[in-house]
Amino acid sequence: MTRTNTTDCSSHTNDSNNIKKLKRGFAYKLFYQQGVWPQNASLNDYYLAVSYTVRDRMQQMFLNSILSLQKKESKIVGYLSAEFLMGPHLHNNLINLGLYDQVSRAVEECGLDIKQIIDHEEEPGLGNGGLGRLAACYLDSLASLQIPAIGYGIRYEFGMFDQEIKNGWQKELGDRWLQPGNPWEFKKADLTVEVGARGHTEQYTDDHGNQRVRWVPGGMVKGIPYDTPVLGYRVNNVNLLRLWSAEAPKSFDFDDFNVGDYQGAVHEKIMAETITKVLYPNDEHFRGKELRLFQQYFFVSCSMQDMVRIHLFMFPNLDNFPDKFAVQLNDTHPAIAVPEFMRLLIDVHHYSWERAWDIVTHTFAYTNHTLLPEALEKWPVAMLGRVLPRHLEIIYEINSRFLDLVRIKYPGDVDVVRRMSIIDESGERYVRMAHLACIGGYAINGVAELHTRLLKNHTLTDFHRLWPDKLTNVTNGVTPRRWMVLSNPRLARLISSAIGDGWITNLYKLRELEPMVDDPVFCEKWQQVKFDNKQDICAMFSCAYGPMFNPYAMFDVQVKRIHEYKRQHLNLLHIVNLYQRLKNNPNLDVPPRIFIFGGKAAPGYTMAKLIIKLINSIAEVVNSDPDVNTRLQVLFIPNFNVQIGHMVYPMADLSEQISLAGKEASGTGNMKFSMNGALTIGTLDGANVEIREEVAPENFFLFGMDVNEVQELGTAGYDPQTIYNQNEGLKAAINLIATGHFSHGDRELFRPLIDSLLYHDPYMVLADYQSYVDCQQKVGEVFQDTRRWTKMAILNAARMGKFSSDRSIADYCRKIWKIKPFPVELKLQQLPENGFKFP
Ligand code: GPK
Repeated sequence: MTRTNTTDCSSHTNDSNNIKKLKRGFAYKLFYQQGVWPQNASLNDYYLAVSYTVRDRMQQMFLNSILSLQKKESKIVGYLSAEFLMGPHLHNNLINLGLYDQVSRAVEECGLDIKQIIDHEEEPGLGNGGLGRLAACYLDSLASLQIPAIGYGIRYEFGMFDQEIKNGWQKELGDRWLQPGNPWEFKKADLTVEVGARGHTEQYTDDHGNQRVRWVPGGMVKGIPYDTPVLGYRVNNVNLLRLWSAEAPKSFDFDDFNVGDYQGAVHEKIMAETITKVLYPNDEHFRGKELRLFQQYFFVSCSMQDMVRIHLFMFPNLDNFPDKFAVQLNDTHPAIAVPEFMRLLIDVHHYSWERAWDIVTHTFAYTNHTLLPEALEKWPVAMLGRVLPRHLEIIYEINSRFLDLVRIKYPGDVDVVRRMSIIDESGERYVRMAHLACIGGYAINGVAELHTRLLKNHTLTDFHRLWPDKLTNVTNGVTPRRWMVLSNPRLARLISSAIGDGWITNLYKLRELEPMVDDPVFCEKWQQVKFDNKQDICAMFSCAYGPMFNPYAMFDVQVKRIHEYKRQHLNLLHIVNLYQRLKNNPNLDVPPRIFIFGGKAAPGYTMAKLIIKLINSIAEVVNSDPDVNTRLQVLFIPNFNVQIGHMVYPMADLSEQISLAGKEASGTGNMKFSMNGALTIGTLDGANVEIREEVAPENFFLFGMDVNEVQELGTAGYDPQTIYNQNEGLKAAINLIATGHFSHGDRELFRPLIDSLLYHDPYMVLADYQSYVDCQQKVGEVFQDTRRWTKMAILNAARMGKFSSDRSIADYCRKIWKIKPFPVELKLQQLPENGFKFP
């Protein structure tokens, strides 16, 4: 059921009426909420006033949706994720509400610019990269598809750090996103829960003579939920993002105060508030920090208690919990939910182990996001036992029962028992969270076809053999609302003028663009959109970075976390090679190119930081060299985040997806680029495989080894030095870096990077080098044929239907959650004119 009234008023009088109301709303919010007169208001005051006014327009739908969560018929998805990289809210909410035009006119009539207001928002960067952004795209699609859902996570006070580039190096700055005030969240102090830590367990006999166990925590903290409404696109359903913030149980402990331990009381408070202080910025690298373990447990315990409360609000007991909730574990970060729910069922609600296990294993499903061994979470047994003694007992019991099953299934096979055990006993003992998640849920999924196949054949092969139906694929997707409508309005308008706007909610409809490749007028408009998008970014960065960027050049873009497996340095080797060829041959027939990079390195990841330094060093030399800088430029965009992504994907011609085959689980940037009419140069890795399948091989620039070849090379022995010695171009490029050409003669600076490429590179950069350079040559040739390029670009966008997160969510609903849309009806409730009586 789509919304008809209240927002999309077509008639002119209604429009001007609404605009009048909006303007009055702004003034009210400035006065009553911000406490300023308009003439004294800051941009932040205006941003907040506009946002509160827009938020008011969401309230009826929001509160109606909350009511409908409490209906017995509607199953709810609980999406547990340590990260939600939502990006700015205001713009997205305006689009999903259908209020963008009206609000922008109202703002304009107040003498302001909506763009300025929108850009003022500090984005909530509560995620590292792909995994957190995926969670945000999924919340958008869940609401848009009218699936009741609650996203549960952590309200980090400091999200992803802000990146500055100083002298070519990354510098990290704290992200104080809450400082200006967050108009989108509601603090729900009434729904506070308590979470224990440490202590010990003890056995006791209850009043009925039953032997029971209880956990006596050494300390408690409070979890306070903050709710952010998540709008669907032009529907009445509003879902909930519920983020937990930690506080000390008593903000001021008078007992401690009276006995003179004022410091102690304050210390306790500070310790508690540390829990949700900061997001760990290590992407795909497990670091085993105790505080991180407790962060995970904290938000998981809060969330499970919350779901139990909601359930018991409607039902007498938890027997049918799995009919009401499908709980998705976004990676293993929330996997401690398995023993936590067991604890709640057994210790608190007095279920037997067997009944509890039945409920638990019908509740959870687990998404795996990576094959990188260093990313897999393994908590030292000793640490887990210290922080969560009761949970360790439960994990042991789960494991012991599970291994009994394994022994029955594979009699005499001690090796399989060792491999599948939750406890890794090969050295120091660890709890393998992926095993816990696989055993404790009813479904496991990978995030792209290739990734799922590799899970089946390698990482989770024992589990797949034991439970052949449990492991399935759900290919990732991204929301076309944020990644097309919001970020590329020019393209969205062009597409809608050609095929109507049905594509926004059914991306397969983009197929209707295919015939347009033969329409020269349409193609020209398409090129114009790309050109205008490029000009925007040129205007933005040209003055700040010296050289004028040329909007006629090819924009060749790699934006993503800096990681060796993503191989930004392969891109750099090609740039250096191109630079040398241009220096040697001024008549070289290649189109002008701007190579654009963006991405953050984990603060402790030295090699990734060195790669950033190398990008900036090459940029410095290349951009200031008049021999080449009309045809080759390099730009590192600092602080790549969702907001900058809005500008970057729409202006790209070429999307770099060049990870070593078998390393990138899916990738989602690849989808955003393609939707916005960029062509991909990529390996057969992650979702690239499926993108190429969809757009057809002739519209995709493929290079490099496939997974089998990578594996064979690994087995045969990868020998980068021979490749180096036999390839003159490669040798010259590496030598130029090694001899200090980009480091003012310093031969030491980039040595660690060169050494890794030449002597111990698990990502086999040199093995794919020549294939990459050859493919880039072809890219250049095709780009010079503008008509051909444009056709390929249109076909890429036209064939992106599969990569809408709407399709992904529909797959989860059908294959895993067994849940159907539950449209919310908009019953407008009038607020009582003459006050109300408390019931
Ligand atoms: C995977 F394991 C992880 C992680 O810790 N962080 C993260 O961003 C990414 N990911 C994968 O690297 C991508 O290939 C994938 O598209 C994304 O998760 C979403 O599934």
